[in-house]
Amino acid sequence: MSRLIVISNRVSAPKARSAGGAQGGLSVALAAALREYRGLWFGWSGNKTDEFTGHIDLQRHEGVTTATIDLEEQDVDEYYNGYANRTLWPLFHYRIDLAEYDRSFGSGYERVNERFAETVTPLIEPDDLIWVHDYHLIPLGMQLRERGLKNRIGFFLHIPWPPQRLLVSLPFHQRLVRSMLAYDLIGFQTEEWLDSFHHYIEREMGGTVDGDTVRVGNRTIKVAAFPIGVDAKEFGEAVRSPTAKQAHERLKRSVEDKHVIIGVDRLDYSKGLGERFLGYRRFLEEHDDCRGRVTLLQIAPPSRGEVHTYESIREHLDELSGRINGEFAEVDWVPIRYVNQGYPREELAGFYRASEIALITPLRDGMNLVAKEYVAAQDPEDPGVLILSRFAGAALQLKDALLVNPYSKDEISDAVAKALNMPKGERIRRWRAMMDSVEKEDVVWWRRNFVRALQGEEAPLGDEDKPAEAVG
Ligand code: ADQ
Repeated sequence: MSRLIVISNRVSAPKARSAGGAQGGLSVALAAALREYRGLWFGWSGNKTDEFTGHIDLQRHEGVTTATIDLEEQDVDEYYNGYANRTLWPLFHYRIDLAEYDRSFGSGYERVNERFAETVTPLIEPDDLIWVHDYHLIPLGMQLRERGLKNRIGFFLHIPWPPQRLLVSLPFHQRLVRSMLAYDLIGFQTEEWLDSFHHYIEREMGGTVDGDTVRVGNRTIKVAAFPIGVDAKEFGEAVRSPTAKQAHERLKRSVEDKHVIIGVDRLDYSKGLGERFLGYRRFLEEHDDCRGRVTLLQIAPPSRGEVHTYESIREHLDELSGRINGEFAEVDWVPIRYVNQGYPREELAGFYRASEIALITPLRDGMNLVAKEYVAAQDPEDPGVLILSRFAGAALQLKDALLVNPYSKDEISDAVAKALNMPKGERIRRWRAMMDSVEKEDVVWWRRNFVRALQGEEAPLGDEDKPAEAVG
């Protein structure tokens, strides 16, 4: 088997993870993926250096070899905090109002992609498969080709791909998309983002689409949807762990007989937290008999603190949760518990299991793994109800969730009321259908399908190809 070289912005090898920190979905999925393939995970260490030297720190953690580099402060400002998180992230989440177009960000982004390419190229052998991840590294494939690599190179985008009409607001959008043609395979989370990409290729680049083949000029590549999953088996084990049981009891004891509605998100404007709080407020207004009987536990650790927009959303949510609590709280009841910290996976699994409802309402989300984790953590005999935004990629697979428009306070309020009153038989039926998808289309299925397609094998993975043993 060829080696697999995974390249992503950050590298988060098993031991390097902090126990209490929130992990992005990307690192959760890749930590599991890298145990299966012999290979290497390359990326930024997260550390800064006065001057970029290209020095590679090679380490081995639990069967995964990592290779990391440090970046200069200016690189981090322009590439990571700048182009990736202030230009592409908002634009790709349909927030052109928040997207900042600054020339220095674009040049910093290209410079860091060149630095990645320059440093990783000597580590690559001729028949290695290369798998590049996410919006930080869109032009990396082209940079690698310019250094003479003939390997098969794939790219997977974890976030949405914006509609053509929004993408054209990005200066040099064609240059960015053209660089993607250097890949042999491009993967999106869902058919919806894939359609937007096809549309752009046809309208802006004069290309053609035929099934999963895209042609522009003399370049032909494969482009398809590969919905990412969770490690359902590992999550099922996590929920049975003593830590999860303690977390479950701790939460249950603290709320006594109240119903828990849980939300777990990185603190990000794409997650629709403000809209969610307002939807819950509408529920409390309309259902005064439920006041004192439910608690919304919103776990949202801050992320990307160096980007100003994230400071302001944090202030907004502090204020909004405080206002709602001030308005409705009683001496013995607080409607929203708003917690700004991350929890280890086993504790999180216990909290999911203890919650009768999950309220996962991003305004736009590539996939949303929290929704799938919530499903994986439920008790089959007495499962909770998932309320899910129709604008999360996961909504295309989890059709038996209560799907809502996250912008509509009324829809959120009605869904919470419906979930609270849902008969057990219906809860089990809906959960079973969702769990089938979470189990079948898990992280193993996702990465095997992608790697197979990258190797040039056409057929999608069937059940019989899945390994019987647990991965991870
Ligand atoms: P994220 O935007 O980070 O990921 P998501 O898919 O929900 O969003 O993944 C979050 C992960 O972080 C989950 O595994 C969750 O358990 C963990 N997490 C979140 N909050 C936490 C907390 N308070 N404590 C501990 N852990 C926490 C990006 C894209 C998504 C896409 C993923 C994977 O934005 O759309 O689903 O990548 O491709």
